Amino acid sequence: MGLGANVGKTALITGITGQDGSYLAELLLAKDYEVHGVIRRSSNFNTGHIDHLYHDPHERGLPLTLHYGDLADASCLTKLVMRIKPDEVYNLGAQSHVAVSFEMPEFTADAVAMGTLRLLEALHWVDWPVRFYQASSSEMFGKVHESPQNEMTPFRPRSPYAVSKVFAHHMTVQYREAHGLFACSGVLFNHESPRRGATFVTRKITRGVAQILAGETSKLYLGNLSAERDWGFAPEYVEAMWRMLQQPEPDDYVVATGEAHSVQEFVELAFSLVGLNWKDYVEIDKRYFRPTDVETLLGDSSKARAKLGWAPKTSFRDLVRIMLANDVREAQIDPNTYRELAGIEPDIPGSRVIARIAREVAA
Ligand code: NAP
Ligand code: G4F
Repeated sequence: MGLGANVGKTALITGITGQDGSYLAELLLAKDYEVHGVIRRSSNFNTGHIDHLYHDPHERGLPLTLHYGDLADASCLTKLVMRIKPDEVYNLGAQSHVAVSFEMPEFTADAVAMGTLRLLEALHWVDWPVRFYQASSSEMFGKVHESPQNEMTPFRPRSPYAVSKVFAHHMTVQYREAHGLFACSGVLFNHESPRRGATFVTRKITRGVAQILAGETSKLYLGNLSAERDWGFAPEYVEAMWRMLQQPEPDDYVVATGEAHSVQEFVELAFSLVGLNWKDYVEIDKRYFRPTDVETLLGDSSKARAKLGWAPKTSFRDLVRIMLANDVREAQIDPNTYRELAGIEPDIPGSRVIARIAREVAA
């Protein structure tokens, strides 16, 4: 199967309302897929990232359809699979916050570990050639003993979230080897964007800087500043997911930039881009430390680069600029006020403007 000719293909995405799910839905719709997304029932609307893609269900023949469902509900997953008959299934749904997983280990394991198993079980009985993508995580490497980490690096998970992802990862390999399912695991390192949840550290920092500029607060409270992460740009990472499912054989891939920075470096850069000294605003609050943290992550994505033809394009500095410009704008301040943020257009969902900017700044 080549990388083109997708007309007529159908994809099912769990986690479509999240950061990656929304970018992946845009990518697949742009490639002429019919896209189906699983959303959870909520007392408030939770579809802000995909509203621009969605239309009135009374209109016929539209390429995006949303279905209520949950990774906790096996019968509903089976029904959706049998009804939609997807060619490709992307399992992005998860309780994805590492710190929260210490507070809610059972819920996390149910969604992340058992949820993946339920979906795999629903898929391996089908009588058409379905392909499955599992959202594995660099968090699985945990207390690393070698750097950088690649597909052969052992897992030493350090949180209920990471333990659950290790289970889901091995289960994906298991269904590939035991049942011949075309199942791939993408071991993705941290990837961020203006759609990143507000409680992850990068977005917390860029929103914090914007709120300080707007005079809404004078302090930003953070935890472990020495932790290092390999941070990339999310729209580029969903492209890697899709590429994995277009290969002749299923396999697992590390996706990363190959460059690590500390939380403190992110903080310093974000404040300095708007002419502030972070030391005047950042306070350490013990409540944001984890019982066990992952101190350093650095990915080696040589295999993805060679086999998928994938490479990251957005630099660390431009990632911070893109996120900060978005949050400054959301705080009702014109980012063009700041030389370093000037000219960065908003992340208008669906326009792929941010992806274009990333290409330009990388050129
Ligand atoms: P995210 O923004 O937190 O989105 C998570 C999605 O999962 C949301 O759509 C959420 O729905 C949904 N969800 C949560 N519990 C569910 C359940 N029980 N059943 C069905 N759906 C459920 O996460 P993300 O950053 O886009 O990440 C996507 C996937 O990649 C996740 O599996 C994450 O663990 C993994 N991952 C992320 C990174 C990263 O750096 N972003 C790196 C490696 C792996 P609601 O909107 O209703 O909450
Ligand atoms: O932004 P974080 O919460 O991301 P974390 O824990 O690396 O997890 C993210 O990336 C994983 C891939 O490796 C994904 F699988 C996972 O779903 C998620 O997307 O924290 C990054 C680092 C940690 O070391 C944390 O201790 O930042 C440190 N940190 C310091 N102060 C903080 C804070 N993290 C948060 N969330 N909030 C703080 O105030």
